[in-house]
Amino acid sequence: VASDSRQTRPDLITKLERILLAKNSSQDTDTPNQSSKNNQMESDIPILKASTKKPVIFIDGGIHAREWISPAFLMYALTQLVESPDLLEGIEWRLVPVLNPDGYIYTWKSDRMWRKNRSKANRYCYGVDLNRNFGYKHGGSGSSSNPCSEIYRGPSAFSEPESQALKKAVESVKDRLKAYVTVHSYGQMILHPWGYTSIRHPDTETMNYMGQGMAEAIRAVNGKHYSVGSAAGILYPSAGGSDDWASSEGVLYSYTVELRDTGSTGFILPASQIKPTVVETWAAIKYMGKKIIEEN
Ligand code: 0X9
Ligand code: ZN
Repeated sequence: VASDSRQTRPDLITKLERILLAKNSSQDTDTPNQSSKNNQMESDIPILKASTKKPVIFIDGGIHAREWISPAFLMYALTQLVESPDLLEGIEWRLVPVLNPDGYIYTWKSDRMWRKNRSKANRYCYGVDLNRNFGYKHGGSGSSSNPCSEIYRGPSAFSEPESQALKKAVESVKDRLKAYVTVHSYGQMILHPWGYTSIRHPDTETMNYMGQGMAEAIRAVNGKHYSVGSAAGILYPSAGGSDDWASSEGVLYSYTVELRDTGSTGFILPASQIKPTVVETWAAIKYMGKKIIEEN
C-alpha cells in the first residue's frame, strides 16, 4: 500500500510520517471528543492519533499606530482568505489586524502621526515603541531608553501588554509556525532578519529567495518595485523588533513588509492608493502561502 501511495500521492508518505503515536494526555488539546470524564481518567491504553499538522502563517498589522494601510491590508487579507479554499486547506492562518489599538485610536482622535502605544511612562511622556520592546537583543542599537523618544524600547523586554499578547499568540503555535509577517509602512520593502545587526542571518538565502518571489508577485500586479534585503542592511539597524524575536524562536520565514509609498506621501497614503496597495500585497502573501504548501 505504501509503495502504491508513493507513486500516486508523493506527498502522502511525508504526511503519514507525521502521524503521531500519542498517549491520550491532558495536554493534548487537539484530540476531538474529549469529555471531561475522559480527562479525569488517566488511561494506559495507547491511542493512535492520525493527523497532519498544518503549517501556520501568522500575520500582524498596526504595530505602529500611524501606519494605517497596515490594518487595512489585514482586513483585506481576511476577505481574500475566506474565498481561497486551497490556502485555507493547506495552511492555518492567524491574523492580528491591529496589535496597537490604543495608539491606532489616538491617531484617529488626537494625533495622526502617533507611532507608539499609549503606556504612560511619566508625567510628560507616553508610549513605548512596540517594535523595540521584543525580547531578542532588547536594548540594542536603534532603540532608546528615553520615554520621550519615538523609539523608546520600554523599561524591559515584553514590558507591554501588546508585545506580551503577540508573544503568547506566537508561542501557542510555535511548533507549526512556518512564517511570521508583520505589516508596516512605508518604503516598499520586504525585510528579513536581522534587524538588530548587519551581521548575516544564517537563513538569509532561504528568506531572501522567498522575499524575491514575493516582490515579483507584487510587481506583476501594478508594476510597483519592492526592495528585498535584511532590515539592518537595507533600512537601518534597530533592536527589539518582532521579526527578529520570531526568527530567534525558530520561525524560518520572518518578514517585515513596508507597504507603499516610498516617501512622497508616506504615512498619509491617499485613499486612491488603498485598494491597489492591499491587492498587490495580497499577491505577495498568496505567493508565500502557496510556496509553503508546496514545501510542506
Ligand atoms: O523601524 C521600524 O520598526 C520598522 N520601520 S517603520 O518605518 N515601519 O517604523 C522597521 C523594522 C525592521 N525590523 C527590525 N529592525 N527588526
Ligand atoms: Zn512601522
